[in-house]
Amino acid sequence: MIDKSSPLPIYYQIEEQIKQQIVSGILEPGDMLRSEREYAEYYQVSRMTVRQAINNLVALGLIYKKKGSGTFVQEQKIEQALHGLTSFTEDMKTRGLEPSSHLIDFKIVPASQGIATELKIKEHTPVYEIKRIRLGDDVPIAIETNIIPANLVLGLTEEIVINSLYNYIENKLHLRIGNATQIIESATANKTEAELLEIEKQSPILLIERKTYLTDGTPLEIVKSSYRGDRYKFMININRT
Ligand code: 16G
Repeated sequence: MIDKSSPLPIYYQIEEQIKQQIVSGILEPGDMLRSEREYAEYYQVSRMTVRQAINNLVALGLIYKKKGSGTFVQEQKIEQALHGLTSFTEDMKTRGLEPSSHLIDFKIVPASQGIATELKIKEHTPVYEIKRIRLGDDVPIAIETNIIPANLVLGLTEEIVINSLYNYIENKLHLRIGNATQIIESATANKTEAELLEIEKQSPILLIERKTYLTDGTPLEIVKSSYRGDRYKFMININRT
């Protein structure tokens, strides 16, 4: 239990005990921890002391707080290889997760000058702006906004984008997706992002910007995504040449 005569701070002892329960599997991913009040009663310490232990475990990424429901043991992160140009649907299926999307926005707008330059189209040419929350097994993983030339990807519907965009592009339109450039940056979730991703405001997120081209070099999409930092990590194989 807690050794109040130990030189180790009490919050640290509590922290280590909970950590041990997670490492040993007594507490499993997704399990709910006791409340601060319950721990305080159990260990006969103040809630402040418990809170410090809990906050340290949150900072270590071992547990997370969910507004209004409690504190839970963190799930394993999804590891995404950085080689291979895959779709979200494929990424989820590879991991045995069921992909789904909530459509937030689906509209056609005239391309701004900046977008037009990037997509190598004329300014004011119609582009789709599609904003989706992407989920794996009903857990929100990313918010994604695609900008796609409307004259290139014909006949898009809400129904299609709730499923797989790449599947439609390749298997219905028979366009060949070739390559992409991708930039990954760290950031913290603002209020809207936190709400959509069901995480605390200021939680770490990964911003990914992808620009995808068809095999003939035609720009296909500009995509901005915000991935949950607590659910996603990237892996790359590198060679020393
Ligand atoms: C991924 C891609 C995105 C693409 C989408 C298609 C990243 C960062 N982004 O989310 O560029 O539009 O897959 O997914 O990987 P879908 O075929 O499931 O609609």
